[in-house]
Amino acid sequence: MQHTTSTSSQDAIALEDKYGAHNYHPLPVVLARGEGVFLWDVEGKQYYDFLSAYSAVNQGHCHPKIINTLVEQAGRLTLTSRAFYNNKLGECEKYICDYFGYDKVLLMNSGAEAVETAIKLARKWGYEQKGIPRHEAEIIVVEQNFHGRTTGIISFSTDPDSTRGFGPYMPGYKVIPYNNLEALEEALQNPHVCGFLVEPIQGEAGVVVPDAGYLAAAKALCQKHHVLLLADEIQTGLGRTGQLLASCYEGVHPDILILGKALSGGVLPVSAVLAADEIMLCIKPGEHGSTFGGNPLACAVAVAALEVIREEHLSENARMLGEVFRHRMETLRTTYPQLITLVRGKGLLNAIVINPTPDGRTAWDVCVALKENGLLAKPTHGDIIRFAPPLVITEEQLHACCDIIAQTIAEF
Ligand code: IF1
Repeated sequence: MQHTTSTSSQDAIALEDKYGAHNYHPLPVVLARGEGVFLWDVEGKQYYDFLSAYSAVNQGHCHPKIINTLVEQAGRLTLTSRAFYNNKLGECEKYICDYFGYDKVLLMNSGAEAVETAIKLARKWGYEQKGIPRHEAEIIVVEQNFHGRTTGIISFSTDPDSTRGFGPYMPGYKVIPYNNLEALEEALQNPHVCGFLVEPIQGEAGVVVPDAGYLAAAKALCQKHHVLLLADEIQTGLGRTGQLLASCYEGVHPDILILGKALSGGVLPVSAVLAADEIMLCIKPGEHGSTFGGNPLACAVAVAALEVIREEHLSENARMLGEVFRHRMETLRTTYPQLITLVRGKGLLNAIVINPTPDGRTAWDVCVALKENGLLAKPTHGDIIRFAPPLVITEEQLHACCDIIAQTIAEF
């Protein structure tokens, strides 16, 4: 199984460079195989995966139960469209609703589509249930948010890379600072607000954890002003932060819950929006949908992926090993305070902030060195390295990874 393809890393990189759009700047590693916490490149070198496809493979690469379900369902029925019923959708919908404690679910594909769905749902609820005048609904969002790449979603991004050159932008959003309840209370004075869209922990911003109590207080404020709390748990959900949802830490039940990524264990795009009947039933037949959303293949896979999270106690593992990981990183930070300035995170969603070396080496160079030493992680915003291994990682493996990180940092 050493060479699964005859293409060398160099050839593969050259092909992508010549024929693919240049919308990414990947680390120079070409992956050909994955299993659990491990990835192998085309030359057969083994790595620990510390990105987990941006938290989409919480269950580990090619989880046998999920892959078996995929293969079996793929040989039976994959897609019928929603013009007809299929024998997997209802089963999956019931499973998801029971799992998270909601009345109804709407299945989509990508995370961005689920966010768009949640926004449409909140607006429709605002007009029909709250009585907001036509075209006046406003959604409150926060600075440094990341919710996807559609033209609608980037309209309220504060990241110039996401927005520059892609205007005009859609109106109807109010941006306030994150982790700031006064700003939220002030924005909620507008009677046309229908929703507050927020990540319980900001992923793309660099794993920014708000003060304890922020989400619970935000939920209470929203309730007071008859506004829906839309929690984007696409990255923080499904065990990643040490609970099934990051919202669970604060006992918060979001009015609209948005899930994606690990909902399929990284096997195919599956996303979902959950809500109570009085919200979900605001959308009527013909008003929203997608060709692939709720397809039988996705439904079978999603149920298996959620079963794995429960059966293998992945939330508990993430919570316990998150403590171990941050303890090791704190030790490293106190040893190399000039290089590592901050360690933060929850469960197995963590980040360290790297101070550039006097000779100008950055978080990117640290990640390249980590790769050479057998661990894959990706820098963000120039100085932050996110560490998010599959949640199936064992304590022994985690310590081995911490040793790799420590050894790499020592080289700098
Ligand atoms: C890229 C980060 C992760 C998300 C939240 C919605 C979506 C995402 C909270 C959209 C997607 C991604 C997309 C990926 C990079 C990535 C990311 F670096 F931006 F922060 F995960 F770490 N809400 N996050 O995090 O989901 O439509 O992509 O399925 O390259 O854009 P999607």
